[in-house]
Amino acid sequence: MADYQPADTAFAVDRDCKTLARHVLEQLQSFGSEAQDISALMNRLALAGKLIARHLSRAGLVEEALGFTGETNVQGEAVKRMDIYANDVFISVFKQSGLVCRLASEEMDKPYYIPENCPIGRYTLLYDPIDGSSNVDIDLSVGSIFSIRRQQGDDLDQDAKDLLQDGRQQLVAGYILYGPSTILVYSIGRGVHAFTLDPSLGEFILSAENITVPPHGPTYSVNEGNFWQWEDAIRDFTRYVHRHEGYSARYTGALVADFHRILMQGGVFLYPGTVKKPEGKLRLLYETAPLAFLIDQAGGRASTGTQDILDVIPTELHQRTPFIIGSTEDIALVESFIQDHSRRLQNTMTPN
Ligand code: P6P
Repeated sequence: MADYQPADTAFAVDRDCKTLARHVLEQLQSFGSEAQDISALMNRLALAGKLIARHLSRAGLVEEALGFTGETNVQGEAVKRMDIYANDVFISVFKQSGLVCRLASEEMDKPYYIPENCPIGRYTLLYDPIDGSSNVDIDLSVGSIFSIRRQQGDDLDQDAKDLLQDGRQQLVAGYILYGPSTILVYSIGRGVHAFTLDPSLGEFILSAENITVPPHGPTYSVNEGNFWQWEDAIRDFTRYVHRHEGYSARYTGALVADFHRILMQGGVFLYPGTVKKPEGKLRLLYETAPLAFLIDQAGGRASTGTQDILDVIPTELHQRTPFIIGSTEDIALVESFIQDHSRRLQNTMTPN
């Protein structure tokens, strides 16, 4: 009997079988317990993404999707209904998973500890449930950002101090972009890979593997409305791109969407510190560190302007950092202005 010859459609069928769970196990080339845990964690994240994407797709038609709750979160920001919905989705999806012991979110002052009557795991999920939620009411792209770390120690007094470590301790980092399609991008330290949700299957299917960021790109992404608050070095960088051909400004107000453009096409995203808030706006543990992990895996860089984001050790859960991320050549250009200003400052302070 002749060997079985798959039909011409075999590629498409095989592609549709390249689900997230299978990809993780292939990445790890292992079926050991930690590989199975990571695969299961990714499956849970995918379920959260599907539930949030579904709610967003009907935001104008259902309750608890548009508008504000009237509350203010730990960040001092007005809370959108979608922030709370998405935050609760992640809790519900992971509460009974037996995979995590804690969830730390932008929306919660302290981590949520899995209750005694639920199975407890050895991992911690850190997440921004809906990043860029001001875009929800105007039907523009938003995202969820996630980072997974192993619990270290017992955390008996529930102060989660073991989370205050540098970004190189991350086990998994990624995001879900809710745009014209819903894309989940992740890395477990073996490259960056993207999966697109096929609503007809209810599965995230592999759509881009081993993504690398170009060494330079035309995009600079920054809120120039903050120009008056920036230090001179950032102002000089902005003046440079205003006066040289080959740059385009793109800024959506949602970090995940702006970052995804940079990851795929190159360039630089900046959310610098300001004179009033030198630490900037974006949070390290569940925004800048996960994205820094991804860009590092994709061949790019992420910096505070003076230090690699992945080397920053936080002193508290919601610590913020200035954020410059993207193509190596573009990061180097921004940092060159910062270094110039630092040298000039030192020269003025050094007695002749
Ligand atoms: P601004 C959204 O609130 C967010 O945290 C990021 O998603 C986004 O990049 C940034 O803040 C936008 O902030 O000050 O430009 O409106």
